Amino acid sequence: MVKKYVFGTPFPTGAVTAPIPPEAGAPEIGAVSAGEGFEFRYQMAPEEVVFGLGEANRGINKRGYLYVSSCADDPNHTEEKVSLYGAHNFIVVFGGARAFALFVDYPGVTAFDICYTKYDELKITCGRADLELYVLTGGAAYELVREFRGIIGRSYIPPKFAFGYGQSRWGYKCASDIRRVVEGHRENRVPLDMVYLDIDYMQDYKDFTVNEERFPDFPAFVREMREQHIHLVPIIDAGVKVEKGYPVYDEGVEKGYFCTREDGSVFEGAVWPGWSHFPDMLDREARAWFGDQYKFLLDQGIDAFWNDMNEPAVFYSREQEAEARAAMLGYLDGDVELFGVGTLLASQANSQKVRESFYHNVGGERVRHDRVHNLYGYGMTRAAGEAFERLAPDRRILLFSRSSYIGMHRYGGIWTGDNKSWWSHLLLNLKMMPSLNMCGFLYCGADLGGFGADTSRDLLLRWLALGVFTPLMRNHSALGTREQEVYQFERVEDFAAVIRVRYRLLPYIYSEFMKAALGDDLYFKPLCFVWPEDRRAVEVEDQLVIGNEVMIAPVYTQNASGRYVYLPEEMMFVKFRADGSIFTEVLPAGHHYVDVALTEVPLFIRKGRAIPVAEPCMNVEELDPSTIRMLGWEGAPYERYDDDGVSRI
Ligand code: MIG
Repeated sequence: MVKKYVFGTPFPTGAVTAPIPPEAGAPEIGAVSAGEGFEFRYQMAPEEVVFGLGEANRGINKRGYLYVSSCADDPNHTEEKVSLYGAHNFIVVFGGARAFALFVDYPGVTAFDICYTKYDELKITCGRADLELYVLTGGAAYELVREFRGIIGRSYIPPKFAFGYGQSRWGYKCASDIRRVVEGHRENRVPLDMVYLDIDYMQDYKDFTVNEERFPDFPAFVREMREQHIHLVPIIDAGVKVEKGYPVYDEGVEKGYFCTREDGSVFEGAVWPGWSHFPDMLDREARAWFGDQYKFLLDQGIDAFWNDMNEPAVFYSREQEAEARAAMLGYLDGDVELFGVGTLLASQANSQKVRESFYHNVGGERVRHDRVHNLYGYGMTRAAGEAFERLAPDRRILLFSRSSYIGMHRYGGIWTGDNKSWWSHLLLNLKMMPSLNMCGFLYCGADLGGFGADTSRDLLLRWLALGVFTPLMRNHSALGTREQEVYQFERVEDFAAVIRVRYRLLPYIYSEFMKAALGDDLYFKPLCFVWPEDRRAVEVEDQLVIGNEVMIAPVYTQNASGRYVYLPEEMMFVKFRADGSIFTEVLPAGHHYVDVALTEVPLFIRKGRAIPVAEPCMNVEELDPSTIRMLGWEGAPYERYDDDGVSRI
């Protein structure tokens, strides 16, 4: 049962699509105080656990720390960080007398203090008491999550090629760089479906331009790639370069589609293109206009995009420029230490001050950005998604975003931003996936191998073996880091073997993804959603259930030759080996140590179930369904979902 409580004058976020009449009075769970700000408090029983919050730091069980929904461009996802790129204000509390779930539909900064300040209190605070609070009760945790999914509308469905392997790097500059990436994979028999274009494909970092020196005949290049079954995926940034004569800038200024300052002038912030304006992603008309710009690339054969810098990221505003320059001059004069300059610049970037210095136009009303901050990336991705419905009504377009809010899950997927080549981030990747699914984000994944810092051969292999199961399977790395394409490493055949398993499992992965999307269900489930009576299952944070048949337990430790795994029931342990053979062994319920070589991809099949497995192929289009065989328990039924992978459904 869902009840909606309305406080003050909520900003309409569009997160919830189901019509739910507001309740009178206060929720029967917890204590609410709504005055200047908003506060929800709930006394937690010792055995209660909290799941949810989508793209957030730390464990699947969020109890014991603080999480602040405040979309942030922060590339250092260390353990103490409280805000990442997304704002996903949904939690489910269970394990005590009765389970309940909350969705705090509030687009400003929202803090979830989950037994952090007070060891036994859950406290949610919003800066203003203008919000909708949804309270779900009357079922077990998994049921409440599904009920929530039912009221926020169906998750985004990407084209089937998006389930292939993608190679990305900040630093590919020109057509020949991209060709080399494709050849590197082809020569080594590594399957590949997508190559990503980072900001260097643009002319001076201008959205909806292509650098003609680097890509002399872009449409022909896109065609050449498509002939090789490669989809190019260009990046789009939120900020639009200030430059007279650049049509996107000229038109945006002329029509008043950019965010403004308090005095009505157009807000300027520095990002990659230099001084930039920020399209008003909350203004319906501006959104339609910005979405229409994607046509420039659609017309050249592009069918896939990633939206970046849409928290929005602002290095510093025009107002802060003088301060930055003064500090720099102070440094040159010897009055200020370099450290001081660095600290100042870091404090200016994406600061609260910047958020308070620009405005949106929402139906003729001016709204200060900080009040609606968490909706910007959502608005950008919605702009693109809605435009694709108009511009490409017959086919699916791949789209995912860095910043997001619940509601955006209907328009695109997400990637989890600038992680690092750390073993701890491999595990964080695993933990975020079910939480994201609970909030509607099904098409998601992390930068495999790690974005920042230098990766290592074993880390990349292990990370890819997890990536085999994430809907978005993309190897991406930052400018200046160790080259991370799999063919940069010794024994590339080991990597090829791991990636080929993804393609062998595609019939299953696609089928289970689609069932989850069409049925408002989870693709990644925490173990306790499947075995709610099992008291140990709730504490397992390094294994997940995928779809309805498979459990995964990736290796995430350096130099480990295997790992401990907990089986809530008898299961078939399966290893895809580098030579193409498949090892199977039935293991009884309980704890086991399983050996998993660096080149192997392990999974477990639930008792009495079976999954479809195909012969490997070099890209999604070449997958031959006639090679599909069932793997698992003899004679077990499996209903495989499939479709043409392109038509909208
Ligand atoms: O400030 O476009 O998260 O994936 O490679 C960095 C360059 C901007 C951040 C994205 C990352 C991308 C990078 N971008």
